[in-house]
Amino acid sequence: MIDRIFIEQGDITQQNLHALVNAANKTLLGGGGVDGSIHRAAGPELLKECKTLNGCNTGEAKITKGYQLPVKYVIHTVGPVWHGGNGKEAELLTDCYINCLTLAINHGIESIAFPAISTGVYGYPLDKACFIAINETLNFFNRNDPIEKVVFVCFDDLNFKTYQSTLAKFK
Ligand code: AR6
Repeated sequence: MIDRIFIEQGDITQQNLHALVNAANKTLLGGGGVDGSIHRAAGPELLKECKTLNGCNTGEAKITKGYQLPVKYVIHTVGPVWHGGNGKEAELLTDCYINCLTLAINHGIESIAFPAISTGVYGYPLDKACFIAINETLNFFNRNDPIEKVVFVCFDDLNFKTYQSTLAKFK
């Protein structure tokens, strides 16, 4: 199953897969970081559809079309804000991955790209978030018919190295 996980460096909006995940906020009405990039690249139709969704709770996920992005779908999830680790952050971040992958399977999505949810503005420590991302994806593969390809898209060098070294520990 681990051979279905790929680590790439770059901009998630360039990924030519079936779906990509957006690290959004509870309003689902756009923001900075990867959320801003996704909305810019998708065009105004994405915001229009997001306005019909009535927001999203932390740990949950909602799906839209991809509009001008190369992907067919965008799965929007809201990661937890890091408050030191005692506020159920790990459970909520785990829920993000499980809920995104479940939505993907329910929509017949076979390839999906994830950003490092919560590790930017929301302050989640990168090494801890990265472990949850890979561990939960592998756990999900063990419980479900696996998706063909999961790509973790890393925006910077530290992100890329952390994902590579974490994945290596599972091999
Ligand atoms: N492609 C891939 N990864 C990216 C890109 C990109 N184009 N741009 C940034 N990253 P963040 P969060 C990485 O802050 O912590 C927004 O304003 C970035 O380096 O985008 O979940 C929302 O509206 C980092 O590793 O998301 C929310 O208010 C990772 O994506 C809030 O930020 C996540 O950083 C969500 O905060």
